[in-house]
Amino acid sequence: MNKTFLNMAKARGLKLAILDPARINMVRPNKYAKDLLLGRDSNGINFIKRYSKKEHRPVSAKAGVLSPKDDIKSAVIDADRDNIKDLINNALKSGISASSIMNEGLIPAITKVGELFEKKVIFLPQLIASSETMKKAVSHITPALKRDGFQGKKKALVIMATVEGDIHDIGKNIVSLILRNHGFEVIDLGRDVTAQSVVKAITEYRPDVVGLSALMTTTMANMKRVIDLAVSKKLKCRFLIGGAVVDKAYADSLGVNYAKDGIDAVKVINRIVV
Ligand code: B12
Repeated sequence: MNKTFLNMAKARGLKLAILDPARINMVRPNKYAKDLLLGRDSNGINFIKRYSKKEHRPVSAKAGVLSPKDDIKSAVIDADRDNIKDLINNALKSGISASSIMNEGLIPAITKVGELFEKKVIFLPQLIASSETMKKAVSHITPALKRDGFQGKKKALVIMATVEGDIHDIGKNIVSLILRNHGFEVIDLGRDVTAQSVVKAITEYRPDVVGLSALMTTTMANMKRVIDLAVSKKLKCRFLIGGAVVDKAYADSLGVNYAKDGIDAVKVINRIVV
């Protein structure tokens, strides 16, 4: 991808690039990378198919003999955002209930996505794309679910925030997205959030879990401030921390939970909230 990008930039007049000459050489642009970079490969599907190491699609998907529910499952796993609504409409039209689409199609699909991510069969961009497909599917099916009187399993309420002084929120947003798409209710307080604001939100919403994110060594200490303030106010709630600079040892030192990413967060929350 990088080589192709460099090659294309050179063809467009790039005069000076800072790069490691031992690691990069000018090769012909790679067709798959070029299509992706030029926006000609919707959702990067061809690029992913060409370069993902392991095949994860069910064999029947290729033969086109999947049931409507399996079609929906495959669409979430393959992040087919363009067709997910039509697939849901087809399934509903063929008489499958919205609850069954949810319980036997969408939820197992996003669970499978989590497993593939953990096994490193798929990577973060695919995880995000699948989560977005799931989000689209869930919002599309919600009216039909309400008509069905669908009672999803009630899941935990989670408050998420990037701590004071830290404006890095990409990771926190991904974790929030993944939690929502696993059925958790998430209140996202944003970034650069003071300890006082987090504690105010805890008092107001009484969440089951508070997720804190920090990306800098200078801001990770602010996680402790939030926890200390909540403890001093005798607020009962579980904390979960994450972000590139924190680890399990730091979480242990604060007496709180740690998760390395969104999928791990789903597991930890399911374990700690009964
Ligand atoms: C993008 C970025 C920025 C963007 C942020 C945009 C945004 N809206 O977030 C911008 C350009 C604004 C930025 C600014 C700065 N940045 Co910056 N930035 C990065 C960069 C390149 C990527 C971070 C990122 O988004 N990663 C991708 C996400 C998906 O990963 P993640 O955040 O780790 O999240 C995953 C997990 O950690 C976990 N997770 C995250 N949060 C949580 C929370 C919970 C509860 C759980 C369970 C899990 C979890 O799950 C996520 C998904 O898998 C990193 C370098 C790097 N490679 O990490 C530097 C980096 C974090 N930045 C750094 C610095 C120093 C700064 C600046 C101070 C630079 C400056 N001098 O102005 C400012 C900070 C200003 C401030 N007050 O915050 C340093 C921090 C060094 C340190 N260790 O302290 C880094 C490491 C770069 C470096 N090598 O020096 N930055």
